[in-house]
Amino acid sequence: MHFITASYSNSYASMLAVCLQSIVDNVQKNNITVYWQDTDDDIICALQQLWPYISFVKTAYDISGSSCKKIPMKMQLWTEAIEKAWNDSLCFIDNDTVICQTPESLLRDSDVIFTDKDEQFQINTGVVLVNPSKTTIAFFQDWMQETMRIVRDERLLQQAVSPINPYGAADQMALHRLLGYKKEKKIYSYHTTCGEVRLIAVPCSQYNQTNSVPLSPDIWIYHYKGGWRDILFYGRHSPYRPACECWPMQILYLNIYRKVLRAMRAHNVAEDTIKKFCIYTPHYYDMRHGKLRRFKLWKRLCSDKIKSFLAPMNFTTVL
Ligand SMILES: [Mn+2]
Repeated sequence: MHFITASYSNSYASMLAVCLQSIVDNVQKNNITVYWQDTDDDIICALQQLWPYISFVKTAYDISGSSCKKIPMKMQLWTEAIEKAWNDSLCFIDNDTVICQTPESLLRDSDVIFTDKDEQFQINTGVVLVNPSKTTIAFFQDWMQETMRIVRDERLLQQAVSPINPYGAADQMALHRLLGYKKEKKIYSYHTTCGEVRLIAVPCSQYNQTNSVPLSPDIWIYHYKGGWRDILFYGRHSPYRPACECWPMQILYLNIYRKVLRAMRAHNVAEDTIKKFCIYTPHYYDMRHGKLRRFKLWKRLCSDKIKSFLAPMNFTTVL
């Protein structure tokens, strides 16, 4: 399997590094390509130094404007990649992911695999698998064109990102529309000028976990999307992603991140460059033993403090 990811800005350098480290550690070293642009050369050089076997391909797409315009641009990269890569199945993956197992076996009975969930935004394109062929190229060209049409039309773009619609992004809306997606339906057939493409929807809960959940060997890919950015970059949690629920996935992330930093120092990467790979580390991360147990203890102590504070006011029963 050939893994393909992308980087369009410096701000995601650390996420890209963690994603690559997870593929190298858990899946494979060969056959990883990073399409990149608008990213500092020293960031790419540092990554190349760590993993000389990864291909970094510089692109020059017109990627400007807000993130709801930028992110769907990945469809252009994907279409370019699939046109170039013929001899291997492909895994297109967002760089805000951690890969624990290779999802290759999923492609046995289909041409394209995407992930979905029974939530407001149903399809998530952070993980997409493809068997390259003339028909899948034709399908990706159609998908890209539909995505670009949505991105260029302000009214359609608003529909794509509106929280009352089931899409969440222009490329997801495009796929929704091309397939006539319904959440009950898992197998799709799409007609191209070159023939039929068979697509299967597999559950996000296993292959593209976008929520904050306890770690499990059944989860092959974790996707640190949405509110995770504020948590990983600034330590800012939200009511949807509270610290206690996020902690197991955050430890997983920080452990990989620390490994990347250690490798960079071992390769004598300049400190000014290393500073560009920043991820927020909470103070309780560095407790040496039984990190999770300590965190639970810390949480209990905090809630005990709140209880003793509220006790004189007779609020304890509420807690
Ligand atoms: Mn993502």
